Amino acid sequence: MTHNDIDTLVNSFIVDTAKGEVNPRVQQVTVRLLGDLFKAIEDLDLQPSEIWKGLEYLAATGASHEMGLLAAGLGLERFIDIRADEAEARAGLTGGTPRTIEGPLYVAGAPVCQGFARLDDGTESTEGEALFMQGTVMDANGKPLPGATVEVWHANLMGNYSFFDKSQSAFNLRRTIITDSQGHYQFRSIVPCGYGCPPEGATQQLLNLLGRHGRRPAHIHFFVYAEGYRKLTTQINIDGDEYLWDDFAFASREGLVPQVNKISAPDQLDSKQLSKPFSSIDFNFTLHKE
Ligand code: MBD
Ligand code: FE
Repeated sequence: MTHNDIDTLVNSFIVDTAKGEVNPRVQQVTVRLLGDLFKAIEDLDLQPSEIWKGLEYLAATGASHEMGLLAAGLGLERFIDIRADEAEARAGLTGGTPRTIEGPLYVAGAPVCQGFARLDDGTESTEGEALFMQGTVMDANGKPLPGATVEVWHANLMGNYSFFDKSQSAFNLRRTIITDSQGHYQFRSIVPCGYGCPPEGATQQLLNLLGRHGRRPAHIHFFVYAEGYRKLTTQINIDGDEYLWDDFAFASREGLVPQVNKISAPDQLDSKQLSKPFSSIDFNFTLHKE
């Protein structure tokens, strides 16, 4: 078939949008995506067995709840972010904390804490290293934002997230922190380890065929928002991770790799009631006005 014949075929989807429940946007998107797909099938001379295999692959990915993971691994989520960055640049918004992807492992409803939260349930305190992270949520002029919300979530020492990993307690390593009167937040947790895609899962299966790994560097996720400001979705990476600039989800960004300070002075350990060295990260979040 020629590309013209394909256009004729998919254009049969174009009906009077004034009719009943017809959604013009759905119609427009369907015609475009189908047309592009059919042209790709033609150009690549995809065989029926390959086409059905592709559909089965997507069905299996969905059935195992990996569509979000696949979107991250294919760079689709990163692509969406790049477009959001471009839209902000066009609107003249510069200088805020860089955004990066949400990923597929956020869970709403984490316990809410004022100013400070402990994220970990203590089960990995022996093997893991304690982490304190603190800073200020501010506007583009550096004005602190009291009462701002910092939602934080991260993986455990196995690179796994509570809720998805049923062996962890509910909301382990997930909290919602409200900044204090000075716009400060602080939390105590453990230094996380990097995530790896389920080795037998659909996403890793495709990555293998592409010669790609499915690993993320150690990171911590955030939603930061305040009344009158744009919601920021971002992450910080733990410096020194071997995958820091080799993230299968393309989420590492300049400006999101804060210095990790190793704290071992006896008086500082005493002040935190800790018996071994811990890490400390200072990081401020800058939000753009709505
Ligand atoms: C993660 O922890 C993550 O953040 C992303 C983007 C994909 C898979 C696992
Ligand atoms: Fe993650």
